Amino acid sequence: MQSQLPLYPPEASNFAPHVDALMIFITSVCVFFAAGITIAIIYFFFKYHRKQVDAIGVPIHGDPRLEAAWIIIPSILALAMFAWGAVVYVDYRHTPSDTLDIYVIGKQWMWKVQQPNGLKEINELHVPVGRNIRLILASEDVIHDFFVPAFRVKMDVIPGYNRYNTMWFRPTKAGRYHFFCSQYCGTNHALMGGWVTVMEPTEYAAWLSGSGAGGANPVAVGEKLFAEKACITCHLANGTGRAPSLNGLYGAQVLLAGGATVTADEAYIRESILQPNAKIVARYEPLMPPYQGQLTEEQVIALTEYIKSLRSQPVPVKGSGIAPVRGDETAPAPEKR
Ligand code: HEC
Ligand SMILES: [Cu+2]
Repeated sequence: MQSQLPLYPPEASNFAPHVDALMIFITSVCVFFAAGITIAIIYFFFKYHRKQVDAIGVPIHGDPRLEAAWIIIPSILALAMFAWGAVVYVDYRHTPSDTLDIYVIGKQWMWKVQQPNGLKEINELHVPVGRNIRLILASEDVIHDFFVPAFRVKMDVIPGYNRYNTMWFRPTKAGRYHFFCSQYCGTNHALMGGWVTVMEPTEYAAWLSGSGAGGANPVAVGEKLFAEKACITCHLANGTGRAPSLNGLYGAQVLLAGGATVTADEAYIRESILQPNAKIVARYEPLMPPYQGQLTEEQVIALTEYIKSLRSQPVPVKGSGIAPVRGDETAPAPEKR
């Protein structure tokens, strides 16, 4: 709630006031009933204790109205907690589309951050105030968990070829806030943390471009890797190669062998690179070699960012894995070759 109150960290994101209001509601309901019951017990203890050695109590007959009340009132309160919690949670799990995407990689025992322009940070995360931020999280070893108490957000960071976890928030107050690993991950787990710096947008832009050393632009790095790792020999932009064109792929629906479709998000692209055989694009042969173990996490990010940058490139009519838009019968399906 209040930063002066040591009980609560500062409220520095869009979620913080909602999470805190819900917490206060739940705590108040619990304290109210706990106090009421305790006081009643003490009061009845004195009021109804046996006054004569041979006293016999009067039998009690229940009152249905009282019974109904103690069923209905707590039920309504419990359902209110559930409904309120669901509203806050659904908001947190539905990422808006206009986010600033930042990669965060957990590794025993540090956090590696990559800004959209390729700038790299360690145990530091800079974000502009008022922007919707999406963190794309991956682990290089064991399960970690990224937790920013001042934002009231946390998310597990999980190893494996087929996942990126994501989470979003909108910082509402400039400042510096602690973040932590909140999943026990080995000897130096307790030291695995850092600081989020929330800056004014202009400051952030200046910091991003001014931070001297900077990082190579991930799209450019990815484009270079795409040639070096021979991706380009199969994936021709015009769709005439042995592999689907990656133009327009990001965000599209991909038709898989077997008829299912999948949204081509970061996790799908990552899986397609590391374990291509996990999901085969319809009408293509499973001849892409798995790149798991051959690329660093940074290289996967660079390739992913390069493929994302192709979203605005013209999609060849034939030779993409993208599912024809439902109801668009004029769009010819990609051919088997
Ligand atoms: C030997 C040829 C070959 C090479 C080399 C190759 N791929 Fe592929 N790739 C394919 C084929 C064939 C498919 C479609 C079948 C499938 O899903 O496995 C595919 C599918 C994909 C997909 C999913 C495409 C879609 O439309 O859903 C992505 C993403 C991808 N490859 C990226 C890469 C990257 C990045 C590299 C280089 C690191 C690479 N590929 C190297 C043949 C290749
Ligand atoms: Cu950790």
